[in-house]
Amino acid sequence: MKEMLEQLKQQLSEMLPEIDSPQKLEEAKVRFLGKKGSLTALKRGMGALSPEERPKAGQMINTVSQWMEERLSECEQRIKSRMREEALRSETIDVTEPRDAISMGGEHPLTLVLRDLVDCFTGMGFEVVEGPEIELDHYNFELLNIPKNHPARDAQDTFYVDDNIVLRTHTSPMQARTMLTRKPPIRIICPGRVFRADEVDATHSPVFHQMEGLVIDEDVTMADLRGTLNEFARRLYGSDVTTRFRPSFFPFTEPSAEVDLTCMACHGKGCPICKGTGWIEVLGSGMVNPKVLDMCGIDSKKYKGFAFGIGLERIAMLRYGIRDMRLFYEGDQKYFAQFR
Ligand code: 2U9
Repeated sequence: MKEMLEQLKQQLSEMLPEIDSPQKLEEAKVRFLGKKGSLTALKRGMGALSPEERPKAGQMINTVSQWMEERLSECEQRIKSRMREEALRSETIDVTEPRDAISMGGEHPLTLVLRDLVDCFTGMGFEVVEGPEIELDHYNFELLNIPKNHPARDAQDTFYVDDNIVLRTHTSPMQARTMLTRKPPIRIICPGRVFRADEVDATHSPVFHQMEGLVIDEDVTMADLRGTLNEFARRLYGSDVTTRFRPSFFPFTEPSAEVDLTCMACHGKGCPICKGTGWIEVLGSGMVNPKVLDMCGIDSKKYKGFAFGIGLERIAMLRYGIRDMRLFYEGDQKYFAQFR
């Protein structure tokens, strides 16, 4: 019996280094300690021993059984800790590994143009003023010398919310509001979204963007207007760009002028973009109508002013060669990515 037990211990000892998986461990348990295992067989064989030998044999079997259980339990711990390590190793994430490139859109061309225009004017001492897109008729029209029956108020051009409220058709109401609440000198630009009941096509949209400017002070003249717009043109397009003024009409300015800039594509030589003229029409401007000054609470005998307006879509279309205004509002990230 003793020899057999020693042999079994020997067998298990030799097997231990090779038990490296839960399956092999289970096999070993079954082989030595299971119902049909070697030790169980020995226990059963005790019946053949004399009553004197039995307790000793029983004790020896129990000692070996306990020894085997301890060894196999050590084995189990070893297997479990190795499997844990393997799992940790295989689940480790390398946070320094480069990931797939994130697809990036681009800033909207109108954002890029607006930023440049704002930089030009703030660099010249102008302040940015913004205000509501839904306006009282009074600020959008009356104070700007656009009376009730004026064609510019025609229902075809203006979105009316009710008799007294409109979607602003220009950012001018912000200049009117500023004149009513501040004392000169005033030097402001008013960028923003404006609305007109236009049919959508390549050059028209019911929503578009403007930036208007206003300067009010004593002794302001047309020469100041011209000098300011010349400086703006040079800041935006370079020192060889200048302005050309042509007479025009707006109810809120008198005199009024359309302003052309030297063509930025051909520098005035003449090209398809300027239709061979060397000039590009970009702005409207004029001296603030004294009637408007007075209605907005500024003494027109003491103060004079000039104003101008720029369409942002037009500047962006010229700069980026965008032929269709609808592209601005369709939100196509692939299209905008090229302006990054
Ligand atoms: C006040 C007094 C005067 C703003 C002005 C223009 C000329 C002009 C157009 C440019 C392109 C509109 O977006 S556009 O179609 N604007 O030509 N705007 S003077 O004059 C003002 C504004 C407010 C109180």
